[in-house]
Amino acid sequence: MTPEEARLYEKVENQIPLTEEEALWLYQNGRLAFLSALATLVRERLHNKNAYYNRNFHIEPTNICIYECAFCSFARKPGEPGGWEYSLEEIEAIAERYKGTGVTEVHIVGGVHPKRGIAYYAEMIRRIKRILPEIHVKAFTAVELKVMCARSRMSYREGLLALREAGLDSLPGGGAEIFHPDIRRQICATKASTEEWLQIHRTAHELGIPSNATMLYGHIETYEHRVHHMRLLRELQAETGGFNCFIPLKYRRENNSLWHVGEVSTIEDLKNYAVSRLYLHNIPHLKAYWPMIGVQTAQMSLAFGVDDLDGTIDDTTKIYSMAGVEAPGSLSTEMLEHLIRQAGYEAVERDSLYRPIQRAAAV
Ligand code: V47
Ligand code: SF4
Repeated sequence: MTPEEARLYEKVENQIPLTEEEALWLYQNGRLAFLSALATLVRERLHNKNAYYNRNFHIEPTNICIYECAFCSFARKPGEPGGWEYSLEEIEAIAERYKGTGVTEVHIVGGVHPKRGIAYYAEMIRRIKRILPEIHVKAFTAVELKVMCARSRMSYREGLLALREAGLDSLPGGGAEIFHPDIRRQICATKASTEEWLQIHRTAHELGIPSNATMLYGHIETYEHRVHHMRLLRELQAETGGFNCFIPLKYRRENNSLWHVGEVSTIEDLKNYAVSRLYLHNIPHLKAYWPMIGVQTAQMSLAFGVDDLDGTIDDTTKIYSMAGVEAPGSLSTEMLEHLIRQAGYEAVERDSLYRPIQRAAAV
């Protein structure tokens, strides 16, 4: 170990939070083996040998969107070829397919539709819960919520309360992208601002609704921008404690207008997981979202601080396949458990709040 590595090792061992400068140093100078060892120290202190997965499915109610984020391959304008808008009956039909399958969570994220407000989405949740009463509904990014609330002339608090009344259980972490204004201006200038994203999550946490946080990395941002992004999350977490999980999302280039910047390497992905684990000391879980990163990198990420591989998912998500990711549409629980065990960890099926699930017999 170099003297600086030894100093950082001791700091992490003594559970002293890293500074922004130290996180930046790790991005710039961190050797892969050192990052792996240090991130593993933290990850095993938090979760021992457990590595989590869940049984979930996705609903993307529409890809019609009022915004035009430069990195997005998914959105379409009304009437444009390739657009879809499911009716509530079609959503019910999707939910019906999961009856009796043992799924514990539905993840609902879509485009920001020009016409639909809180009442519509509350009705969507109610109908899903009528079919799957036990399901945990993790739904709507802060970007979608901002517009839904505005359309229904509700404050964030009022909108979130109405959705919770209908059965909303938690918020996914999307829409965060990169918080720094220099980057946000270039990749998603018009949607919810950094302050709005943080305020919606703060309001959710105050209401007892937990949430996740993402960071879209590997495009035009610098390491400084990533550290700034994580600093804002760490500060909000210190205030509310409401984030369950951090999910770095690797920028994928197919079919969107940022394609010319390319994609970062697997080594960069692994470094990014490790630095996230080390800097975000107060967010308990770090997720490698395999549909985005690919199954093999997700498996390797378990040696770089990751403790959660998300879920079985299914082929109902198009957001990543449209951006060029060649991952299978779904993974069986056997496959997820095998991937985890092969990496040296114990596979634990979790619910959406990371409580282990014991099943009497295989479902
Ligand atoms: O905010 C869009 C990302 C996000 C691309 O909370 C892209 O468990 C890479 O919210 N390349 C939405 N990323 C997804 C989301 C999510 C995903 C997984 C888990 C959770 C969770 C939440 O998808 C967007 C954006 O950052 N995205 N296009 C692209 N070309
Ligand atoms: Fe719309 Fe979300 Fe795509 Fe941006 S990333 S264009 S808000 S669907």
